[in-house]
Amino acid sequence: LTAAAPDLRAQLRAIVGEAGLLAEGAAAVPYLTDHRRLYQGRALAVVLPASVTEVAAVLRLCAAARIAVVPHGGNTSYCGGATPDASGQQLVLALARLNRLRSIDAVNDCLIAEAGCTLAQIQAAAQSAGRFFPLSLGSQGSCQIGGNLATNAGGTSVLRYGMMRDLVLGLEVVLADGRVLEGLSGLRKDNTGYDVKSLFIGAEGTLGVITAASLKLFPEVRARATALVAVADVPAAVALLAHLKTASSERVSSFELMPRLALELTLRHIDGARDPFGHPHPWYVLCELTSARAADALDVILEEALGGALEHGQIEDALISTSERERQAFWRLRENIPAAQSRAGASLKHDISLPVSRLAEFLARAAPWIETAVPEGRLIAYGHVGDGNLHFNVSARSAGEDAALLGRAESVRRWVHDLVCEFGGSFSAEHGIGQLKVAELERYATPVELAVMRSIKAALDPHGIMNPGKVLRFGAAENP
Ligand code: 2HG
Ligand code: ZN
Repeated sequence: LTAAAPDLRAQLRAIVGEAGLLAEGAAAVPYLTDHRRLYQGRALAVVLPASVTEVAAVLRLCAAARIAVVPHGGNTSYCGGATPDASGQQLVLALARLNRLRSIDAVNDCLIAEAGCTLAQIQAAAQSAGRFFPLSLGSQGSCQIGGNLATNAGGTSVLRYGMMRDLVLGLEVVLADGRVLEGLSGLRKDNTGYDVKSLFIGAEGTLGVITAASLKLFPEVRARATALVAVADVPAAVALLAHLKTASSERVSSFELMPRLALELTLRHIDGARDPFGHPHPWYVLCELTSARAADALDVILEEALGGALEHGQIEDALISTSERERQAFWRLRENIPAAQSRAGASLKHDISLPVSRLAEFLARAAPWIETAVPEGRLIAYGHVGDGNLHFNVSARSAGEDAALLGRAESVRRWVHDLVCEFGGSFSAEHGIGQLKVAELERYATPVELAVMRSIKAALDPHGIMNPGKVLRFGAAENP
């Protein structure tokens, strides 16, 4: 990549105006570091275009000058996917001002939104039209739909509705050379050649900049039942999942697993959190049934299913929420685990997925290994068990052990991911690759998969200007 033209700022200002070009210095700081503070970058400039035309003009300029572009959404990546490198030669292109809701069609169950809309904004827009947009994440107030698309985000309702990719009907994308791929289809059936939009979902801005999407809407949720269930072990949790799916005719929308240690961290570090059970249990499941029919007595279904499981000794205890307040208190216990974990000190994160049928066996192998090989860490494996997705995290036992734990990051990652691979799982279930897991992708993808990915990259971004260093090493960077 060549150094930027000296008059770059003037050229950018001519495209995005004064309001779209951040002043150098303090204003740019939030765009240069990731939310976990793993990476600290520098940038040529930070631009915030307010229209697709402006994004396209910025990319044309960058393509001509061979300037690298780092698309930036709500900055909630766990893998440094939106942070520029330390060269100071990359341009950060933030989508926050591209945040209009373009249309809602409640009959066709489709909403068109620009990339900079927050997920919460989209959920609220769907709700105001009497519909439902199901993607749901802890960071929904600040993450942007463009980032959700670019990383193929998951979250807590994948079990029922699928991941971000499953919720998309069409995309508008600005390509690396500034051309606009207009694909905001509202169609559910459209077999016209390659599924081009799918390439950009999960590509983390390495193939182009997603500027808008048409998203699927669903019937509004009108009945809901939520329970916090105490179980003895992971096999019991997995058995409960199968039992609830059958008992509720597939109306389970969330099924989250938490070990006692995760709950203890939340109780210690999050204001107002309290243990709803009288005494500790080894594991907890937070499960929710939902339906579009207000008349569906989901609490009765849940009570009967859990009552039967209790009688047969399959679960240790269960609480069904009796108010929205109580339901939210249950959810806060789950959603605050990442915040509690980061307040407790250093942690190693592994965002893994496995066939649900092999989760228990995996944990039975991996937990004792962590216990002996990582004496300064404690395993906190929790997450979206309904999707086979565990956040297999290891927290430092005390602040004094942060450095020792972090010093083991690489060897622990290697061991955990190799075991995941042996079990037919994935080392990145829902957080993407970013810059953190580029080497992992190279290690675990097959040579043919990597070659196909590089061919796609070469076709769409021949000069390698789109988010270099993320997902895939490309061009000169391939053989450092
Ligand atoms: C969650 O499920 C997020 O809470 C964060 O994906 C997971 O902190 C993590 O490892
Ligand atoms: Zn998660």
